[in-house]
Amino acid sequence: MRTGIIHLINPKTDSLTTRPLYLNKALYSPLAGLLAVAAAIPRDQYDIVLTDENIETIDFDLKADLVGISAMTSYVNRGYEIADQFRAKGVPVVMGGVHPSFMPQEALKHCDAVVIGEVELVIDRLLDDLRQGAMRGTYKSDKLHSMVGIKMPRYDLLKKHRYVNRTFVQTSRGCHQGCTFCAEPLMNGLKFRYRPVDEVIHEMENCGARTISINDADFFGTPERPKEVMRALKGRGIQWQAGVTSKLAQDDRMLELAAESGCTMLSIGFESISRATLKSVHKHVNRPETFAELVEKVHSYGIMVFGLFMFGFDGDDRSVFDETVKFNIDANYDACAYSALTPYPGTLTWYEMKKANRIISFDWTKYDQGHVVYRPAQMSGPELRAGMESAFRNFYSASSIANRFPWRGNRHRAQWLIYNLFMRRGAQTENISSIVAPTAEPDVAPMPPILPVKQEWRAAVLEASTGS
Ligand code: B12
Repeated sequence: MRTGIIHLINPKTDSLTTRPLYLNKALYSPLAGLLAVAAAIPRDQYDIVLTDENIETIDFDLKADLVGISAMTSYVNRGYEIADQFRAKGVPVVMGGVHPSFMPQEALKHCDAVVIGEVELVIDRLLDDLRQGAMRGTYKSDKLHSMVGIKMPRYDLLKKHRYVNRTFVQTSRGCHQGCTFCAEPLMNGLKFRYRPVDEVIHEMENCGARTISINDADFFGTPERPKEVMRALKGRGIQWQAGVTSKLAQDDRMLELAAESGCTMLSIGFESISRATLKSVHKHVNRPETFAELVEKVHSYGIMVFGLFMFGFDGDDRSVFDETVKFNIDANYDACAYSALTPYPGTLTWYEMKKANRIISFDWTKYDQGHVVYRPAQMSGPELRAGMESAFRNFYSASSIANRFPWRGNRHRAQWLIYNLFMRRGAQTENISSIVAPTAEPDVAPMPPILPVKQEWRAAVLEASTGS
């Protein structure tokens, strides 16, 4: 039987995390979704061509049996343009990823089919329909994947030399926090679903890299499971970083095992230094009074802290920028990223802001956590944008970098410098206008793949989706 060709495409976006900044390298590859899709496609039936438009151009003349496009909200419009072009050439197109999963009816205006949520349990049906010329509409599994037997992502398709962090290994899906601005629980559920430790280790040993990023929503989500992975990782000479929440990042046993098993950095969603704000977005796990001690403790194990903060919460007034950055510098954060609160379609923040008629722009390209697409409570949009720019400028000023550099201790100094230089240049080369023009509302309502559990939030989703 003839082997077919599937062309998988990650559309271009202007994110400082995935834009080439030094030596033609981007800080991160944004391809975890597509590498998982490629792994789910039978290799004996299809050859895969992978294009990341952030680093290369798309060959629109490439003959393919199917084009697959992955999209987050900030680059879905570019995804739609690409889909329209291929369909005009008679090539079938399927879309997937977080945005098409939350707005499948919108996406179906530009593609033949949409995979809602995980691909692994629907790929066979999708490819069967493709072969019969009947691939159309939405494909959604009626259950979440058990996480057992997930195939290793196709790391072999990556253009390795173009990214600093290119290898993402997922050990779990889902998150039990339920923060109002986050898509994860509505995409992958409120329960952590874990891959067997031996499958995780096999992948870490065979992914072709000795430096990896664990792209779980929260690797330290529960007390015992991460310890099993770290015990199994010890002595394998693999360096790793992971996204975790603050609570168990203060646990000595957890940090001891992390250091012993090769952890060099923890990315933590601190979000805000205000307890009231954290409560208002349902991130109860975070306690600002413990943040400075947390950073010091993690440093004592030779591990860096990458602090993720967000501005624009209703409790934020104009003093929030200087106060947060002063705290970050005084507490010796290794790196920080500052984002604008963004009401991603289908999240609870979206429904809250929609109900209050506070969303100004529905131009998805502006949903990049750099632009301000809504009316903040205690400042204007341009003031919020200017505040974010001053935060990056001050935290990554030459004097701040010099004062924070880890001259002593066991932190990874080269990685420290790479992050500070990439984030500094990334912030300096952003081309984000502070004025965001109002737009009309989309004519289709989002529908989260998994409905919120809380009754009042569930009601908000259903009310919005039926317009009643
Ligand atoms: C790790 C991570 C990153 C990594 C890399 C992610 C990657 N995709 O490679 C980095 C640090 C680069 C990153 C950057 C950003 N991120 Co991020 N990230 C995450 C995180 C934590 C995990 C995503 C992941 O790796 N999942 C693993 C893969 C396997 O799952 P998946 O992508 O869902 O793919 C599955 C399905 O969706 C489906 N699928 C996916 N694509 C396709 C395509 C086709 C054709 C098909 C059929 C199926 C399919 O199949 C896959 C397997 O089942 C999520 C979630 C979270 N909890 O916070 C946020 C998240 C995805 N990120 C988010 C955002 C906003 C960003 C940034 C815009 C932030 C910024 N300020 O710049 C940038 C965008 C960068 C870019 N894309 O260019 C938002 C997206 C919200 C939205 N509606 O768009 C999320 C959901 C966080 C949140 N709290 O809401 N991110």
